[in-house]
Amino acid sequence: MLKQEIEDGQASLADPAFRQDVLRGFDMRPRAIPARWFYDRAGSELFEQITDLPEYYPTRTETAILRACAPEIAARAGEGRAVVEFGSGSSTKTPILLQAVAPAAYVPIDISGDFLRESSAGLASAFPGLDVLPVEADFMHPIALPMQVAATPKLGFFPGSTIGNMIPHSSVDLLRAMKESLGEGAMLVIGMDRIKDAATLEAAYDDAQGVTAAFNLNLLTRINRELAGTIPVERFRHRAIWNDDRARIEMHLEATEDVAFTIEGRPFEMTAGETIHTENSHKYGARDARILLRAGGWTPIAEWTDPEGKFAVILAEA
Ligand code: AVI
Repeated sequence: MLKQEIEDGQASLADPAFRQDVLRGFDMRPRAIPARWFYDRAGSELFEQITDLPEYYPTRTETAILRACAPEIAARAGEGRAVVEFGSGSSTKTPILLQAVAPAAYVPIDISGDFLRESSAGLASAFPGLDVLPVEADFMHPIALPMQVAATPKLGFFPGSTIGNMIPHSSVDLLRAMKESLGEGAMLVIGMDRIKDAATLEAAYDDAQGVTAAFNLNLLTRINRELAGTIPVERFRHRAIWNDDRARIEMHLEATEDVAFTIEGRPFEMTAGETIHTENSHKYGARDARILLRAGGWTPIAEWTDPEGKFAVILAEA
């Protein structure tokens, strides 16, 4: 297909699921687009920058907790398990677990083949001799794991508090799907961000350098590029609000003035102050986290936090 054809609007390479979520999202009231669409290349790079921000405590806090608790996780998991990571291996956290557990195999699961291949290659060279068996799949549904680990007990790994980006109902579905994917005798290491004061939470999602704002606004740039949109990005601003009732940070994009634009030729209007809801990041108290895990079919058996109790790493068994 010629680039010119795409630019002329005769053809489109856009992901049909992205188109559907965006067009439906703009028709909804309040408007909402699922957070999974943040992660094009630019969005993934901005997210990497977020994890280094002084205000964004989750990544460094979880990494420090994992460094401290990995030997105990390894002792409780025992020898000969396959580590199955939900999401492509993150740069620093995965090696900490692999180093301590010395697994029989490592199975990263991700919907994005590109990231999966990159991170798998990196980990295979960092751990020579480790069987790295990537699976390109959507882990929201039960997955058939590679034959090579069919008879091996599994240790699931789901760091980063990614579970917080789902509404509780979907989190429970995901935990159940993970249990089914991992099979008999499985264990799970999961990171969950804790409820804390609103100021700390809002600063973590609205940093002084504006990186999170750029991350949120990049969604509009992506819509313009991939769905022939004419959204005036400069007439939107990033909002991060702690919703105490629902125990979650919400990210929104707010129109700063009345705007009219098209997406694939369809006209849309927003008045000043109207918003698009782009992300939820749920936070869980210690008991909430245990209830959620139990609802998803897991029994929590150990948990570790940082000295200030900002973040928790929980070990659970099926
Ligand atoms: C990926 N996820 C766990 C991040 C979070 O904290 O909810 C995404 C994020 N959004 C804004 N900053 C970080």
